[in-house]
Amino acid sequence: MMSRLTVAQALIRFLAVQETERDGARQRLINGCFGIFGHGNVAGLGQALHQYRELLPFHPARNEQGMVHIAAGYARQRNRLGTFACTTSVGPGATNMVTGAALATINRLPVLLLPGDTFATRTPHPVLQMLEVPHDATMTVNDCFRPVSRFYERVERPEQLIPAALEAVRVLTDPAETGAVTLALPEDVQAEAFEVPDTFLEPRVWTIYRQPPAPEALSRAAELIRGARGPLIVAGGGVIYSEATAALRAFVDATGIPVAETMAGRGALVSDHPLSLGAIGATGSAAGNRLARDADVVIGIGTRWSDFTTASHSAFQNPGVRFVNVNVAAFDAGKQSGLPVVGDARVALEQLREALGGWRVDNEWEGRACREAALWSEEVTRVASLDGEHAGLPTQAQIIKEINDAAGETGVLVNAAGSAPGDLHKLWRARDPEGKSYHVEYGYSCMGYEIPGGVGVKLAAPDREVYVLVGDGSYLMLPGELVTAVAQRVPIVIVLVDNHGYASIGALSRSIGSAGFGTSTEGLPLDLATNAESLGARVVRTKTIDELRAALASARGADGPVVVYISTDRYAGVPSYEGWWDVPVAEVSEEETVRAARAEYDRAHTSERQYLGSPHE
Ligand SMILES: Cc1ncc(C[n+]2csc(CCOP(=O)(O)OP(=O)(O)O)c2C)c(N)n1
Ligand SMILES: [Mg+2]
Repeated sequence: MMSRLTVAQALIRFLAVQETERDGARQRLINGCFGIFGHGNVAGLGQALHQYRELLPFHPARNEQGMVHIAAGYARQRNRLGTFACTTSVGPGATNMVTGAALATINRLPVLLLPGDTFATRTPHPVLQMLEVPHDATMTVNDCFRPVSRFYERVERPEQLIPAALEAVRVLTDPAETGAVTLALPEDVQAEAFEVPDTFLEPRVWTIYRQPPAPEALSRAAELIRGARGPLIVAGGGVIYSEATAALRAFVDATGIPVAETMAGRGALVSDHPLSLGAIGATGSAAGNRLARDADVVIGIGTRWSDFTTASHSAFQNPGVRFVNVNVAAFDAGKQSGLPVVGDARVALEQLREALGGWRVDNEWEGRACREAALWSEEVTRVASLDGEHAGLPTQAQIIKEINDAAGETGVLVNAAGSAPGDLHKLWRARDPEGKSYHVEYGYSCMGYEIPGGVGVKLAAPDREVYVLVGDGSYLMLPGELVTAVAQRVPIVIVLVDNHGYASIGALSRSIGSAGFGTSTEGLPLDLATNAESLGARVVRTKTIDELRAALASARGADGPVVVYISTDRYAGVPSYEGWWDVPVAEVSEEETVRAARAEYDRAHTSERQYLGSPHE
């Protein structure tokens, strides 16, 4: 049987009935559609969304970038099993989503992007907001989505929708391939009708199977680990997405191997576990970085080995260090010359535990890991108790501790850019056994992600308290989705930390000899609390840690967003604990500060390694 529908109507009906399934549990894949209308989508998708509003709920957004962040935040909280679609007009509305697409693809998070596109017939060209490329009539601004999408298609004929939509969902639901998926929809094609087979519109379930690793790879990994004197696990986001935190804990309890965590993997093992070393790398803990330095076998699980994790290839200094990479994506499993164990993290951990057959790590190494972990937890307490030195202002470390306490076991902390990610990576005490309490977007570290990302998290997990930590710079970049939170009564708590500029980049600038150039807003007549109030949020202005604590308590049970405003000591940073990050310093300069920074850089740079040792020897 066939139904005569427009391309947009067929697409909305199709999206409304796609489901994911893992371990027998099903959920809706596309939970609604965010959008901003213009001439490029109001008649096609806009009409279809209106007609089928009961099937696929529509939510207006304020900035196209922001709505992609909402979808990404949602997808991460849902362990990539559910997300949103995002529709835009042609031209600026479409390209505003490019940054969101890059964020989603880099973080391996599924988002479905539906930018409008210029006429497939080309008859009225050049249409409003169109880029004309004289030598290539097939090119439009939407070609910007190609490098930042895991699947890209421009639907130029109605029948093309069917294979395009199926491929789009296949990529969205594949944990190894997922990221931004872009279907560019020319405005004339959206409104065109065709005969749609009813089977295309029937419910479809996309099962995410847990792929077991190759048995040979598993036994080689077990052999390598059995021969290790100082093995270390580096847990990445894949552990959490695969819901493997309990399997990780069982593996650690059985083997005694300590765990350090990447940004996306923070919280994979609860912080009070005796073998939890906390963070690793450029923003690592003393415990994580000391054990990393000496480890001889490093087992990366669900990590893509970013420079922050490896401290720009300086974290692992054992000359014989070998890597085992458990990853669902072969691309990531092959990094660091590692032994690739391609498969699902949970299955791999369970099978690896069995393959090790009761083997346990050296007592001395385990004892050292436990001592370092205990010392580190004392250091976290100490840093959070230090007062700021300037004008009696609180420190960011003190603020983090208050949010951490308010969040308890199940609250979720959301952050992305500025000085907070590094401080949080070091100081956050993760308490949720499912590893969902720490949501720092650090694949793209995109200023402006915090508020929309927090909205997405809350929509995905309405039973959890959501705490958004946002810097003044990041707030100014994209405050508009606060209005979306107000409109939809999304009760998130936003702690707006005002240190009058880009404290993180100011410090980085000083470290390369350039005196914090161009990073301060001091002296400008800004009032961000009033700005937030004007967007409809409830705002609590606080000055001290006691006032912050009271504000966090009073925000519970609100029926919309609450912004807690606080100024901090810009210069009271959390120290580095044997971490390093490669940011090249000018090789020549008239300025003495730059020459001194370069000398320090040249010294530190000698610790950068290439990790070429094969685990097969
Ligand atoms: C979109 C975007 N532009 C630029 C950067 C580079 N950058 C990283 S942190 C930062 C400053 C952030 O300022 P703020 O949010 O106030 O946090 P603070 O550093 O003061 O803690 C900048 C400009 C970025 N990460 N994202
Ligand atoms: Mg700031």
